Amino acid sequence: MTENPLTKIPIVMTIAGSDSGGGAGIAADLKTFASFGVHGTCAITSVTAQNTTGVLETFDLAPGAIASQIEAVCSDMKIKWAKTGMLASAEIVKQVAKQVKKHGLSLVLDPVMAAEAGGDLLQKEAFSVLIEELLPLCKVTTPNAFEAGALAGIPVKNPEDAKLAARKIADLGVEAVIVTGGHLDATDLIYESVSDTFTRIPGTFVSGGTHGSGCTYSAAMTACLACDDRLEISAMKAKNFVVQAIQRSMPVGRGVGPVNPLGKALEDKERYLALEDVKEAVLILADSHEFAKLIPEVGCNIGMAIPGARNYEDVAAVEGRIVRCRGRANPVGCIDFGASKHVAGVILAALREQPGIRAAMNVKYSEEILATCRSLGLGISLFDREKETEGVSTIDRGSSEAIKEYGGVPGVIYDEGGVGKEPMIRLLGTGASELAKLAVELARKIE
Ligand code: PXL
Repeated sequence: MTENPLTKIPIVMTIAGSDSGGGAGIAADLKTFASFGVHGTCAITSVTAQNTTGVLETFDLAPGAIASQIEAVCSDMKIKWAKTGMLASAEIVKQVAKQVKKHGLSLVLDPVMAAEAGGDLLQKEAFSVLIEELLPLCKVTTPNAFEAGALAGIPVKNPEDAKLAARKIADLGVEAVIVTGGHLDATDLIYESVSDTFTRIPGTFVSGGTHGSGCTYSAAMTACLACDDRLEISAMKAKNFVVQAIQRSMPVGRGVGPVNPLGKALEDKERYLALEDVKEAVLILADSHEFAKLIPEVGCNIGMAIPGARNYEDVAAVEGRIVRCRGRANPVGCIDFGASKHVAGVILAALREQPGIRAAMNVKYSEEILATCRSLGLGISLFDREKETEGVSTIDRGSSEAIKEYGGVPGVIYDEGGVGKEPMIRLLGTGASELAKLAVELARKIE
């Protein structure tokens, strides 16, 4: 039995079906496990031919093939927590129950019955076997309202029904029942039989694709419990995780969009990289003996957006801008998201047209600087600062106009200023530190 001796990272298992569309089943489970930093293993119960519009065909594996996968993993790695998803048939449920007992697995049971977009995933004959043989072995079960109703034998249409159903399900021999609220009032309800207590985890509905949300929720519960989080804390983290995965769902097919369990982790990574890039850019500018002469009266700023940035909060820049002090560039405040409206406005306009252009900085305007930009081979476009549109930022509107006029994103967008407005040059590029190097090169060429 190998436990990672250095980090003691928990190893968990999903015993579930495969969704060829990559949204639900083991795809969702393994992505979720990865997001929580636990090592995920899997025993596939059934291969579904599926896309976002529904399940076309299912191919159940022989119970022996499922047992063999569980055996292979459990004979080599120390697994405490596991979850089940699609179990398909009575024979599979029986075999899984046998394996759970044999390996002493602490089980989170997601009573999967049907796919979001339609298609039965549990045969009628398997239902009673699930209730009689597997449910009493599990520590936690995570039905949605429909599944809770089926298990409890009562319709679950509101939070009061959910309470009744949770108690009835617990009476079947389960320690904890969590009725998820996605089909009710978005509030999850935990019932713990030992203490006969109910806990509500409130939530609000969010928009986005929900295909795979149940799998993701139960996998998140499994990961948290494997990391020794208490039940209630695990339920809060799992809910939060699913909400974020739904919000980051991508419209990859014609039907119900799959949740994106890795979306938040990847976004966090991009935020970190953007901050680091601006940090490096500021160091490059502050180190330069020449750059300070390019700093305009109002100061300059340099920004870097995360991919797919939608607002100022997605763009990192310097709080309070960069000012000239003793002939050098000095950042006034720290580097943070939402720290600049000016360069962020330019970047947001640019990446709407060309997603790879995520950085911008403003420098002083002079004919010489503009001519030097041209001599460096940068494409140049301009807008009229005097034109104001009610309710729209001049920079956003102006940058979009300049981009449209140019027929793409140029390397430079400038304006000649207006009453009380300093004229300005903005450099655009794919990264902040790369722009900082360009700005230093530009400064070296200026008298
Ligand atoms: O979300 C339930 C579910 C579980 N397992 C598999 C699925 C689905 C839903 O589509 O395809 C394999």
